[in-house]
Amino acid sequence: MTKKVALVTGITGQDGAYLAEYLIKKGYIVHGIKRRSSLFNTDRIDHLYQDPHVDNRNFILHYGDLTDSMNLTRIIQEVQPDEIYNLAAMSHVKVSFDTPEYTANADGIGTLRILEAIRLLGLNNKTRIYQASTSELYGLVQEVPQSERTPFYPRSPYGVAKLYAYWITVNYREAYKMHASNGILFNHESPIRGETFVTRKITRAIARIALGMQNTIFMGNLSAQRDWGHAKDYVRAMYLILQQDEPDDYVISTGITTSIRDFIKLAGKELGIEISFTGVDSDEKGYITAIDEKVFLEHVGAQYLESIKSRIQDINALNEGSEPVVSVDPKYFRPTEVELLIGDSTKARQKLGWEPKYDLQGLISDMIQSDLKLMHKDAYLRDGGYRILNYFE
Ligand code: NDP
Ligand code: GDR
Repeated sequence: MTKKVALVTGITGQDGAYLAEYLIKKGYIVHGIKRRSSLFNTDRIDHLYQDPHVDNRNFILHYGDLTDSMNLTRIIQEVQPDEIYNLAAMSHVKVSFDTPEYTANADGIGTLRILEAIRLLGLNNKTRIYQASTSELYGLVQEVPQSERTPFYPRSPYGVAKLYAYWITVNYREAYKMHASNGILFNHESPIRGETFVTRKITRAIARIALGMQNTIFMGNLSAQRDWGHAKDYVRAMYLILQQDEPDDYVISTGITTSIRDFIKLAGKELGIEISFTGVDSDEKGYITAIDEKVFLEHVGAQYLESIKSRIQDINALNEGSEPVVSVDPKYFRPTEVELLIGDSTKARQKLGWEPKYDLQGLISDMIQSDLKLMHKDAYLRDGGYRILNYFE
């Protein structure tokens, strides 16, 4: 039997890496598009990499960019994919306010370039396409929870660019009978989530705080609420969407929403660190108010216990010397914010048979244990006299 061929844009990103792994396990030949960069940017897919001199490879990378039509058309012509997963994007909402034109080009017109390449190459009947749409389309939410029928109201250049991508995908499906579908995915995270998204920023910082490598984490809007799932569950939904006889659009979400503040508390709890908050808006702060020694010793280690205990504060008796572990820096606020997201994925559950395997605690545990390991490695290197990187935002 001939193997199915998939082309994944954004293969070096969080979802691209999990999806490539998933498709290879299913027996696909996976082609990926990566951008040229001045440093290696393939850490997340290093374990899938095959030497270009090996015969019968099932994982092949091409240089390319969503802003370059000719390059995309050539790659699609060469690869002749059965399925395209368009995951490439400038995906950071806050950064999109700084780079709105580029974001529109890559995230909006980039999708058009791929659809148009399929059309011009006459691949309408062969190639199915998945578009990485997003809960950011709902923005200033018009309904709670949000489903496929909820009107869109994007609140960032990123959301607006993705709105164009959503509708051009629908339009090409209707105009040219393409098997083109949108997955409207709510936030999904993992140990390989980009370090500047809020969940990973928190799990990295909590791990560093536990090991005495960092004192405070500076955050933006602590009251925003998100419906967080695990990326491993969400790439399975992408695959299922393209296996349907008919193309369609699906919300993928857990149906549970949590504030950033509560995510921080849950992440601390995972290592036995109780964090309590006091104050409001920009003056809100989080302090360590207790340590569960059993949990801390099990996950972090005895040599770090005294240091973390010295940070315990009585939240009702704070003074000048009381150092917070969480502080708010308005520089992380967005000009227009998405305050609440919670998805209704009934359609996906019924039609695709999809449901998530991870709950929020399972997700947080996976992320924080992984970051703890990473930071333990850093501490080991630092103590051995080697340079470690800060990676502060
Ligand atoms: P990441 O930011 O982790 O990955 C984005 C990928 O796109 C990277 O491989 C990046 O390359 C690549 N890329 C960026 N710009 C270009 C460009 N101009 N040309 C080619 N490649 C480019 O995102 P995720 O994996 O988290 O998300 C995947 C997709 O799903 C994105 O489209 C995102 O907008 C969307 N999405 C994500 C959700 C989430 O919660 N994760 C939820 C809903 C939608 P490089 O590594 O070189 O930067
Ligand atoms: P989001 O994810 O904007 O939902 O987009 P992000 O993790 O960046 O923000 C979530 C919420 O947390 C608040 N927040 C902070 N965010 C960041 N990054 N850093 C902070 O310090 C901070 N403090 C508070 C934000 O204001 C926001 O309300 C992600 C991306 O993956 C998109 O590509 C995707 O489409 C959507 O999820 C669904």
